[in-house]
Amino acid sequence: MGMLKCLLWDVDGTLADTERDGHRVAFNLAFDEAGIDRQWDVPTYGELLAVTGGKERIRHDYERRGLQPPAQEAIASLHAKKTDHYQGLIAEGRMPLRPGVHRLLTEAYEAGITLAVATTTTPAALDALIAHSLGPEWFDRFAVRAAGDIVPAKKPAPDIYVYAMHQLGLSPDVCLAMEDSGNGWRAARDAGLRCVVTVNDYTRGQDFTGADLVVSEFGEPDAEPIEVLDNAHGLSDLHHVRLAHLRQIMA
Ligand code: XBP
Ligand code: MG
Repeated sequence: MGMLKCLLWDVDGTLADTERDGHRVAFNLAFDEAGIDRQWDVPTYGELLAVTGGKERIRHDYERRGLQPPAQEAIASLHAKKTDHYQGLIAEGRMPLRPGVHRLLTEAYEAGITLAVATTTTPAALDALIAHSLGPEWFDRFAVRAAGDIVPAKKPAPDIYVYAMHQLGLSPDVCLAMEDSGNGWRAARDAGLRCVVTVNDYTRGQDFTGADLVVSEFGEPDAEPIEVLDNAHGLSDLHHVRLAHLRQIMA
């Protein structure tokens, strides 16, 4: 351990609260469009988040109700419709970044820390969020954008983190993962990474035992202090999470 060289960012739930009002709504629009009599309400979607990956989640929803899922090509085409709807929702500008995300990304970028993405979501969904919520200048600021089906096994498998680090030519001892969910945390841990977790309404009760820092959000200097749920390194002055805290976790 020693030096922080790279921040590996999860996307859904970490950069923005995309699940409830983004992905979930897009799945429902796609079901409607395809004439499928199914709508995922907020609590149901919370249960379905146990399975990562949109196509995998659709299949799981059939299987858990004891129904035969559609063929893989039909699921893929339904999921493509969902991605179109998701891009449309994001383009409406309705998906703000979570508190502190832009501040922390900017601080790290200006300090010369390598930035990368390691997410389960589809590349087109990631690109929409970067374009409309972060800003197009950020496309080039992520050295690697690892997303979706590029690896065979999605989170909680560590594959997407391993892939991203391989692309970067970096080892886990100089990288820190930023996550929001139990599945994401396990993926990071099993890739040998340290990990900061920012919980949200869907993930607050999940098991983050062993994570390096668990907080309600990254926070902002001029807002209320964040809630600290677990502080394994005994970091002080945690009104909001700063780059200095992330460096201390790696020290
Ligand atoms: C995110 C996911 C994704 C999104 C939907 O998990 O599981 O499947 O819910 O996106 P994580 P797609 O934040 O752990 O990466 O429909 O594009 O898969
Ligand atoms: Mg996530």
